[in-house]
Amino acid sequence: MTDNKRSRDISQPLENLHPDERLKAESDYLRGTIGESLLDPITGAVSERDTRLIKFHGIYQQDDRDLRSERRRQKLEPAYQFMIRVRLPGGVCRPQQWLDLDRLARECANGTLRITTRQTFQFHGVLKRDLKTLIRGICDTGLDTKAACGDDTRGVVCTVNPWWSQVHAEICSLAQALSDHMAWQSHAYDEIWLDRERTVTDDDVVEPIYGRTYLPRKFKYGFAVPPVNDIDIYTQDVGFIAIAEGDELAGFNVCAGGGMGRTDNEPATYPQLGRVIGFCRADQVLDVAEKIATIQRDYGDRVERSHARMKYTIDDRGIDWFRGELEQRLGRTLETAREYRFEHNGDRYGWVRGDDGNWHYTLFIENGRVRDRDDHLLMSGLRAIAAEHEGDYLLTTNQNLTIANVAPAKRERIEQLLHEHGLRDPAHYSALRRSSIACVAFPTCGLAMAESERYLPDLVTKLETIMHDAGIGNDSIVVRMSGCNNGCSRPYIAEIGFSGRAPGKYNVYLGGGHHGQRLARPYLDNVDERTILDHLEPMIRRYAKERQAGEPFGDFVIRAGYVAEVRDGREFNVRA
Ligand code: SRM
Ligand code: SF4
Repeated sequence: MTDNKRSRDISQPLENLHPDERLKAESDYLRGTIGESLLDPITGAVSERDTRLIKFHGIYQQDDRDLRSERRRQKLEPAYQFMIRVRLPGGVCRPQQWLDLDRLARECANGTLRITTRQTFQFHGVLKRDLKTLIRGICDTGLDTKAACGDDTRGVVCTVNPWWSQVHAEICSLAQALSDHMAWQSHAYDEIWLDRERTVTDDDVVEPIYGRTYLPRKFKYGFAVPPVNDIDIYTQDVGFIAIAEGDELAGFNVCAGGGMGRTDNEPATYPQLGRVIGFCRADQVLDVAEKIATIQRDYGDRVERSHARMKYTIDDRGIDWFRGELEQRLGRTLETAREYRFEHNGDRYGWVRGDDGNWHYTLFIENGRVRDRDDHLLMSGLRAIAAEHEGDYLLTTNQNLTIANVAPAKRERIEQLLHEHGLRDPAHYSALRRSSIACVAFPTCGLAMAESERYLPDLVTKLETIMHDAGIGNDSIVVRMSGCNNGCSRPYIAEIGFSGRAPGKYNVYLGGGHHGQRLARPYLDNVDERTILDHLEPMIRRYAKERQAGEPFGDFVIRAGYVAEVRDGREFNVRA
């Protein structure tokens, strides 16, 4: 149990807290010296303090890690570049916005768009001199990058299910409203990126929810619509599980305290699943969400950042304390949670007809990278479709894309454009590949220890052969790879998860729930591909022979004794 006194941050003197707390407090509401850093022609970087502040503006300073040693050898500064993340609640993007972002990716970034595991876009390889143009361009299309990173409310995610059109629209607009409600209020963004005059000087009204020091750490909300758990609701800090009565939305079960991040060799850190604490009506969502954030604001650990996520605040004090604190802040009790059932956490690929007669096509985009390659003209194809499409583009948290709301008369034309650009039907890919996710990792991510996006496709090919030879080539196993322990692909909830330890070396996790309901357990440490395949091959063969009807791989490895079930994140690090 952590020392509770240090968690109660708000009244603590700043010098007793993590240095980032002072940085935030002294940043003049996230302005810092970002404006000056952008103008400094001597370096491609921003100042060290500003690297931490620009995250709140949706920007990460990175350097091209493929070039790092060569630049060092030549005594040059690292090849600095920036990653920019868009705020796109619910993953909803209009075709014109797609066209604008596509153009900006080619003009200001590395010519690709990256769909993330929180259903938004990232631009990579942006040079300092192009940052402002890019961000203005994003704002011109009606989007922004505010709070896409930093110690604040990150992208609010939402199940992609446009076929349930009325309810989907309702939940999506709640996701949008929540994102707007929780976005930070300082005018720093408009001043720095859009050259607006400073207008607000009264500090007290600047951040009514957050105050000067914002949140202790990143904070994530999500909305899931059973039976689909595509957003992995239990990994969110706060999740809202939609409860329907007939065709109407009755409200949401509230789930709190999930998170994936952990650190190798630090057993006090662990992934955790959120717990359902009650039910609220749709019109209470913003209030519930805000009050939960204020609990984390007031009680989250501001001394140790590795212990600062809300999962630790809840685990240290207990879920009953948390519910009580929430109900006190709400001034009422939560209703009893309602029944619900999830079936899977993947996407529904191909064409699906909605309840209003419109069609929706979900395309498989391997690891979310949108670019043209050989005869697979993904970027050009999606550009061509966006130029004609009158519905939406919906980004999924499995890094895919749904071309939504296609009128029946337009379906054939979309199919023709997909075909002309070599964009294959998702059924062309194995169920295994369609259930795989990799985080970005090398060459852009500064924290990567091993390859992920650039390597998982090859590993999947090898696993496909094993599955095919075992006679289960059409089956799905949820496989996720992260290039380090941070878990951006949510590997600790996969049936087979990998996290990078060193180039070519991974930890392997087994036994996550097929619909995201159970954590996996560490199985192998720091092993290479040969060792991974040597272990997985006999396991997959045995699974093919001995599985019970409908038994998912994650359940089988527990029943067969390869790993013990993890019932609570606090037992994740216990080898069993
Ligand atoms: Fe993540 C940090 C990429 C989803 C947990 N994540 C990073 C950074 C920004 C590295 C850094 O801090 O310098 C990565 C940038 C890589 C790059 O070059 O683009 C990065 N995270 C991503 C993305 C792009 C992975 C992807 O391939 O799609 C996802 C962007 C999401 C978005 O649009 O907002 C992404 N990250 C996640 C998720 C999954 C989720 O939220 O559903 C998690 C696990 C859930 C959670 O938060 O617990 C996640 N990222 C982390 C962590 C560990 C947090 C922790 O509690 O310890 C870090 C490191 C940190 O915050 O210190 C991190
Ligand atoms: Fe980078 Fe690690 Fe996240 Fe992968 S899991 S994107 S390597 S921080």
